[in-house]
Amino acid sequence: MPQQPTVLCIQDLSCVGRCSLAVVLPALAAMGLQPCALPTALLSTHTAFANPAVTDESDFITRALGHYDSLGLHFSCVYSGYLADAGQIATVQRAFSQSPDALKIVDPVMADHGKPYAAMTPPLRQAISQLCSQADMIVPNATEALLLLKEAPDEHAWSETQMHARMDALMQRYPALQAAVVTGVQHTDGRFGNLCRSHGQTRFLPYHVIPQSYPGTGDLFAAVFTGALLRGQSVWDACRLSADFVALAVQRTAQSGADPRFGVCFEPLLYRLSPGFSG
Ligand code: PXL
Repeated sequence: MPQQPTVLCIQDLSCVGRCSLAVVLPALAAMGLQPCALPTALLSTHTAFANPAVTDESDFITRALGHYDSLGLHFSCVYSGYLADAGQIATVQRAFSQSPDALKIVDPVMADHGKPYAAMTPPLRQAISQLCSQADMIVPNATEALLLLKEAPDEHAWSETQMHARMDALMQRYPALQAAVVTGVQHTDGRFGNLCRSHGQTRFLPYHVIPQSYPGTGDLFAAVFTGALLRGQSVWDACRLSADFVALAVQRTAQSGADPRFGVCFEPLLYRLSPGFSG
């Protein structure tokens, strides 16, 4: 059996609500990779529920990295998601430098639906932008992409010209990037899709939209995208696989009538990510 790639996943563990590590770990494991969790915080639920119980794990993740350093451990990939403060961002930077050959993927989680999350202050957003400049790949949603470009984070549709200009601008702002995917972009012709940039080309990959929003779908997309890349798929194929998987999970969840706050019912679909599956 070939050596399994390892993915250091740096983000919170929200115990209920299917986001961050709670979706990332099973998705990567189903894909045959070895996810290694570095939980930045423990929450009883994600923040769309009122008053979750929270424990900050900043001290723990710093000590865990020190331990990995003393063991000489390197990871195939370092992938960061939701981060709560500048100290945690510095810890991700340290993880990057401890695994210099790793694929570095940053999901700059800070906003959605045209608005920054309440906790994402301008200095924190600035630090997240800084982190993006050290990444090989970033996977912002449309609102986050506009914030990274210092544009007003509105929810307007993007014309073809804007799509190309914004993807060019992202690559210029972050010259170390090999690729970028902006999720949830509305085209001026009404379609929704993911904007994918790789090898100097920008492509709009449309998907069928379901008019219901669920937490954690961006995290699930980023995890499947990361897993597909580590399995050797192209950026385009990785983008298609993750978009199809998330779309199917959203569709099944909407059909089931489940309370949207609990995220998408992706578990019964995990078999579709396994290395032998050809759908
Ligand atoms: O899915 C992104 C995310 C992750 N973790 C926490 C969140 C959110 C989005 O709001 O609140 C704790």
